[in-house]
Amino acid sequence: MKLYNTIKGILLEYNDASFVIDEPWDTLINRDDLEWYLKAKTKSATQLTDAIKAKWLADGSILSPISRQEVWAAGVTYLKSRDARMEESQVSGAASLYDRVYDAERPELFFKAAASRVSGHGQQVYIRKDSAWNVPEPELTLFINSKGNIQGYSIGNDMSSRSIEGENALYLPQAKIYEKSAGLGPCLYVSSAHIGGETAIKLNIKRNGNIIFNDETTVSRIKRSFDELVSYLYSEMSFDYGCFLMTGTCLVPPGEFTLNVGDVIEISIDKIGTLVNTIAINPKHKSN
Ligand code: DO4
Ligand code: MG
Repeated sequence: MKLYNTIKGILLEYNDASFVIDEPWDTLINRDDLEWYLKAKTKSATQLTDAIKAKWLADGSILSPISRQEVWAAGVTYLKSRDARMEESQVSGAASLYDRVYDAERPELFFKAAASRVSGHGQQVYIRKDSAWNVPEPELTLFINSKGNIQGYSIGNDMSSRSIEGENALYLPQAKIYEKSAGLGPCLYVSSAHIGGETAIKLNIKRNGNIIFNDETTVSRIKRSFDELVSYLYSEMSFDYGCFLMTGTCLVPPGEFTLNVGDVIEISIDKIGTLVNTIAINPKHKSN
């Protein structure tokens, strides 16, 4: 089942039908057995016709499925990410950091975004004006409740500056955290079961309407289990409203590729849908 946060309210899609869920987002999603709770709700909730549903999900109506949660991210969980980072950090001498963290017991986890810096489906994500080499990072994203239990999945885009991270690994927060540097959406796919290793993750990058990069892989390529990532994240922190955790990028465009303003990023993950974002530069910074 899919839960959409929209400007009109919360829409639950279940078994080809759509329902209105009239509850605050944070308390609704932050519970154990969310899937069971929502199924029970469909017995009494108002049902939407297909025409009304289409209006609720029309362009510009879907919000990111986040309210008071933080977004965290795991790094170097796929070989592709390790190899790309080792290559970009050869000059800085930090290549071995990525090699070691890929094999280490403790995963790389970092704070990615406050909810206010997250863009939803159909919105812009930014590249930094002081970065020459920029990529999207398509990432399966977990929603974990305040008790540390995974309740669902979404699609994340961990926008990254490869030039800033490559210059010095200590610049990671600047490469990763800035205005509109995270995409999340289009919905929360609620499931008590693991999404499955066979789940495909696909990335399309379009420029002037043409696909200039596309690639895909499956979740099975991840090095670590979700439970392992969650247990490190929650070991010394509590999240009163739950937390979103991007699980690391599995696809990296070739070294010579960098994003341009106007490029369209489409990230699709089986069962969840497609997250679409357009690349822009923060208008505040354009003339600096
Ligand atoms: O090590 C730096 C960041 C890694 C990352 O964001 C990823 O692997 O997805
Ligand atoms: Mg990433």
